Amino acid sequence: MKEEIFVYFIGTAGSGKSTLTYNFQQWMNHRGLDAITVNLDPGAENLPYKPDVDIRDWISLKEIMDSYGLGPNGAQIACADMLALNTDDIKKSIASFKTDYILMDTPGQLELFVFREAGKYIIKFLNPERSIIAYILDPALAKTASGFISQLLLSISTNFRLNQSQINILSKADMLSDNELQQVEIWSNDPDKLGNAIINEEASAYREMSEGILRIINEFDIHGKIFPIGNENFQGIEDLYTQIQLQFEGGEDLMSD
Ligand SMILES: Nc1nc2c(ncn2[C@@H]2O[C@H](COP(=O)(O)OP(=O)(O)OP(=O)(O)O)[C@@H](O)[C@H]2O)c(=O)[nH]1
Ligand SMILES: [Mg+2]
Repeated sequence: MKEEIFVYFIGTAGSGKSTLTYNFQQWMNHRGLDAITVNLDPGAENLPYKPDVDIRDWISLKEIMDSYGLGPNGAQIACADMLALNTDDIKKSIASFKTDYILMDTPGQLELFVFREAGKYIIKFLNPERSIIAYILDPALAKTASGFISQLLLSISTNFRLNQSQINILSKADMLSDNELQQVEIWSNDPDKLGNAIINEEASAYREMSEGILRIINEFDIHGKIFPIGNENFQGIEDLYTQIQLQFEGGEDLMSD
């Protein structure tokens, strides 16, 4: 076994984090690679996979709501902060699997993991040198040029907060038409084309802000490639795997071991 890699799937609510966690593990298993799944969402109700390590074994959203008389949102915040109190147990539980890949499915609301301290703390505590963020953009919010910019802004904020290697993914690519997918890929590869698409949108304060945000994105050279992923036939998963390998092993494939 090589030193393990932690992949954190992060994105807005419903963007496809849990589905991708499941599909990535399935894809790896089909290729004889070793990966475990970790659920970090104490409020998760219907996960598409059975987590190997599950925060719900330590923290239950329902119990926190009942014990502290909190509503679901207040309890989610309390749970997010409690995540940090259980990192030692989580680390031991993960280590017991002696695996190569640890697929971390994060809580539904992105802000709980990205903007509160617990997310940053967990990454640091587990293995910051061997961690990568798989940031998921939801195509429902990224189909227009300014929608795409607002999604990029969240991705960049995540990068700014967590300060780890990061790959941008477009989930649910199977739900886009060929033209729509091509459009998003063009925007993701070419900031000038994205800028032109913004200029062609209806004039508004929103459009001006989009132009300003794009200028900042270009200035800091943070306009990275986006990898489309779909639910059918593991669309895009091999590219994602290759990209992660490139970050840590200079492209060396675990499958060749
Ligand atoms: N067509 C299609 N649907 C998808 C894909 N990925 C996820 N979905 C659907 O999108 C919905 C949300 O997916 P989840 O994987 O639960 O998303 P999530 O980000 O984990 O959601 P929360 O944890 O609740 O924020 C589900 O109905 C999935 O079946 C995909 O690649 N293609
Ligand atoms: Mg989920």
